[in-house]
Amino acid sequence: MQRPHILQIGPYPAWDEEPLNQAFIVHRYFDAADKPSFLAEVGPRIRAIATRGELGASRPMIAACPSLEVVSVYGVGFDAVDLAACRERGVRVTNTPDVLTGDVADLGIAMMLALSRGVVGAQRWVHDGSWAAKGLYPLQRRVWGRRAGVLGLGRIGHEVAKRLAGFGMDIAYCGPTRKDFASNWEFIADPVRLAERSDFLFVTLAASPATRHIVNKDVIAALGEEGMLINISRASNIDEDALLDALEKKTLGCAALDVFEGEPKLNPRFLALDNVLLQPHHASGTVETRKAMGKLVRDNLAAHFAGQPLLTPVL
Ligand code: 8YV
Repeated sequence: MQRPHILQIGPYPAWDEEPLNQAFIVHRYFDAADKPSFLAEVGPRIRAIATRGELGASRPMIAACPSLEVVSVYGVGFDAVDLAACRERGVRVTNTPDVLTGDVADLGIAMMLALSRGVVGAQRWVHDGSWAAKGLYPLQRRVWGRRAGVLGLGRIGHEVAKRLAGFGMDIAYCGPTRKDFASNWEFIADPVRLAERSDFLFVTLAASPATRHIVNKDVIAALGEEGMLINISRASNIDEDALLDALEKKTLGCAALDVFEGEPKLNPRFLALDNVLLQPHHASGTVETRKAMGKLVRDNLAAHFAGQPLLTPVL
C-alpha cells in the first residue's frame, strides 16, 4: 500500500520527524516559501494533517485538501483547528490529552513561585554584582498558605490544585459545575468572585469561543494590586489589552504568562513591564512529554489509516 500523503504544519523534534517520514509521504507546509501555491499543488493528495496545538488547521487549509480524513494535533488544545469546517466535511480530529497534564501544571507552579519570590531578578542580582555592591535582595512575597483560585478545574486545573494543596494553600475553583472530587476546595461559579478571594489566579481553561476574554477587566480588577494572574492555557481566555492596561497602571500586581495573542510576536508593551514573567509557550516542553505527544500524534494517524478506533478523538 502506498504511504498516505500528509501535510505537516509546523516542525517537530527529530525523533518525531523520522518515524513520520517513514510511515507517510510528508509535505512540509512550514518550509514552503509560497504557501498558497504549495497548498494548491499538494492539497488534493493530502489525507491527513499533522499540526501543533497553537498552529491548528484553518478553514482555507482544510478546504485546500478535498481528500482530508483526519487532523492530528500535537497538543491538548484544539482551539486553532476549525472544528466547524472539519464537522461539515466529516474530518476526524485528535489531540494529545493526559500525557502533558503534569508538565503543564508544573510550569504553572514554577511560574507562580519564580515570580512571587523574584527568582529571575535575584539571579540577575547575583550575576551583575548587585549582591556584593548593594547587599541583600529586596524582600519578596510568600506563596505557601495564601489564597489560590483555579479557573477551570479540568485535567490541568486539577493537577495545579493538587500541587497548590501541597503548599498548604486555601484553594477555590470556578467552572461550569461543582466537581465531586474537589470537596476540599471551595466552588465559586463567578470568575469575578473567584478573583476577589485569590492572591494567585490560575487560568487553566480549554479555550473556545465561549471562554474568549473570560478573564476580562472586571476579573483583573477584582484580583487587584496585590494579585498575580498565571496563564498556562490560551491567550484568548484573557482580554490582553485590559491585562496590559492593569499591569501598566499597577492595578494588577503581576502576571506570569506562557501564552500570548499573536505569539511568538507578542505585544511589545509586555517587554516594557517589570511586573511580569514571560515564557515562550513551553508548558508541555519537556523531553518526556514531547516524546509522548509525538507518539500519540502518530498512533492516532496509524489507528485511523488501519481503520481502528482513534486513541484520543476530539471529533
Ligand atoms: C503546544 C499546546 O502544542 O497542548 C497544547 O495545547 O499548546 C502545546 O502543548 C506545544 O507547544 C507544541 O507546539
